[in-house]
Amino acid sequence: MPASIEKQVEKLREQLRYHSYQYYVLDDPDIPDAEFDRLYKQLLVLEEKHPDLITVDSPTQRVGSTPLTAFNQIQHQMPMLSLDNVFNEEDLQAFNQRIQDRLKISDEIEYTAEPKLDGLAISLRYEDGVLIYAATRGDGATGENVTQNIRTMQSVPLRLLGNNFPQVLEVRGEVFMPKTGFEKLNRLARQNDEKEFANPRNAAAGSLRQLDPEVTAKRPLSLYCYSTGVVEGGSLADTHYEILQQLKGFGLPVCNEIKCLHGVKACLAYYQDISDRRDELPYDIDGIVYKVNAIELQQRMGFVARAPRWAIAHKFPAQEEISRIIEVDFQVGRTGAITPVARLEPVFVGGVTVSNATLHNMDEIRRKDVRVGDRVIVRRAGDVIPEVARVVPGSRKKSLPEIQMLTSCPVCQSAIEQIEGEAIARCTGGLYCQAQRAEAIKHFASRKAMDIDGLGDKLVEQLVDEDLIHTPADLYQLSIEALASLERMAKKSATNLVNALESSKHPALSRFIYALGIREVGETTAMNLANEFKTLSAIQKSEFEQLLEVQDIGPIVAQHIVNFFQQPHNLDVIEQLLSAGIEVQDVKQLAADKRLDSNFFGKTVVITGTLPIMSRDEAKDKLLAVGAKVTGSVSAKTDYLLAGDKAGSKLTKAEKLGVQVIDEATMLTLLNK
Ligand code: 9MJ
Repeated sequence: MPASIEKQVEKLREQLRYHSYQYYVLDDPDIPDAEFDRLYKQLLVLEEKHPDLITVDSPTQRVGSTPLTAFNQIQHQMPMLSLDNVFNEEDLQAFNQRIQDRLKISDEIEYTAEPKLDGLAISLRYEDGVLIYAATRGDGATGENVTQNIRTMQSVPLRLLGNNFPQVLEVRGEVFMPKTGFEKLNRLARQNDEKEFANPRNAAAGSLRQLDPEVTAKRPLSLYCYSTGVVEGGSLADTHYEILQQLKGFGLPVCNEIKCLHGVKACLAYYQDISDRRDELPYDIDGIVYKVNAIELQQRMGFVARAPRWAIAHKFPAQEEISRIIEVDFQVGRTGAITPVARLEPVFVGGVTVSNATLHNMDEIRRKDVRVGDRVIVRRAGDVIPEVARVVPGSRKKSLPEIQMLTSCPVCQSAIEQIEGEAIARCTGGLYCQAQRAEAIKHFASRKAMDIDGLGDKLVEQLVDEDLIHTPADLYQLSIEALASLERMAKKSATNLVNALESSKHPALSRFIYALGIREVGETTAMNLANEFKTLSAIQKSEFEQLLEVQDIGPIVAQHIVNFFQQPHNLDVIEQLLSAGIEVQDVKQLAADKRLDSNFFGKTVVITGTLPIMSRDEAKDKLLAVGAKVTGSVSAKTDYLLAGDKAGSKLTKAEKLGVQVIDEATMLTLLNK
């Protein structure tokens, strides 16, 4: 065989090792995946032609062909230690004090702080840089030989990089499944009607215990190394932190959150920082590990039973605990969403006592098959609302009735709607429901709705809290005196507000419809409804089939509209608004004919910058009234860009795309033609 082929094979392997290292260890790939695949294929082809060149540490040799019947045992030459735990600052201080006392050091101790991964501890043995075996921790003295499976993990080097490693090097670390990989795996399991894993830890354990390495190879497992075992024929640095950097240099993955810190105070700050970012980390952790950094000091400390005296795990409070469901209530949110809530026997979880947990919606209740009386796992992760995660398997001793959704709102008794294909059920009494009134009134008063000047969100909250208004109609009964009696409300502003309410009494039909806050009825839909039906009473009486005829209205929106006008309470509020003197402006027949002739009918317009006379909203109203579509961003579909002063990126984009740019005067001319 020509020496050049051997050289070529070795060169390809080196390249592949280097790029795997860039990708898996440094998280900094420097070639595209496709290029990596090409190099890999080249190596495969050469090895197929020259099988005698295949070595056990070749990147092509990750997945062995024969499934095992059982795992062999491996005796750890040096025991694999576990860690003692603390759960609070006091016990961490005591740990630090013990170290200072024992070492007779009064200065602050230098520690490394590392996220405590929630996976499986593993020991990798390298001889002359080649991976010889991988074993689980087992009981610390004897573990299982999982080499076949560990070899399938792309982040585990089959051969170490460089040549500065000790002749024998045992590396310890944690095998884990990143959150995204776990979710993907469970999604697949769901699709195939297979059993899901309860958490990433179980998924990692289950994946490593596969007898067939082909299965493990498909599982998204990762590794972070955090210490060493036997080291022979060479030496490592004299601090834990530097050793980890050396491991990284050998091509082994090391967590990049690991830090070197002085004293307990810094450790606590690190704990807090990681705790705050816990949800954003791509992997599950259950605490922080602090280790005395100097190896010499570690050796002076030694270890007790199975745990080193020089390290401690500072655990986060458990995020899952068991409790029992006493009752299920339904809550109405500020937007009408109905949420089933489990009342629980109080349980301490995630650092607080929890007696209520969300069940999200009826689909979730059915999926998890939760019933009143069940023993359940309650989960509180970070600042997220506590939830019922699942029923404790096998805990239901007698048959229990299924949980039923309410048919009417527990707050206002309006009908509850659940649109097909949506998980959330909602109260339809939007204008009347006391759970929704603040949101309904804020929307009603907003600029694009009734545009009531001086009635901001804060003031609405204040009026609702003081029980001065229950529905939007009550706004029109407010007196200057009543308003002026509110905190931070001067007589002048009260007078201004009453005047603003007065001048809001002649809204265009489209504004009024939009102001009612019907679900999914935005400005454009409201405008389409107004143009189609012309009067408020025609819209109120419209039927599902008729609504489907209207531009941009599909079955979901049509159903929301029908449901809204079927609620007697909503109709009462509309009646009260009309009695309070609101005169909704019908759409004139003439205007409709004019619309069709308009230059803007059916055209898509974007408005940007400051117009000389009109506000952008006024211009928008005018354009919508003649059948234009007004959108927010410029694209190839835009017909006109109406540009005022200080038009920025939208103008640049329009010019690039060749969209016709017009100013306010041109718009007015075109409108009047
Ligand atoms: C985990 N689980 O992340 C150790 N660990 O050190 C870290 N575990 C450990 N260190 C000595 N980061 C024994 C166990």
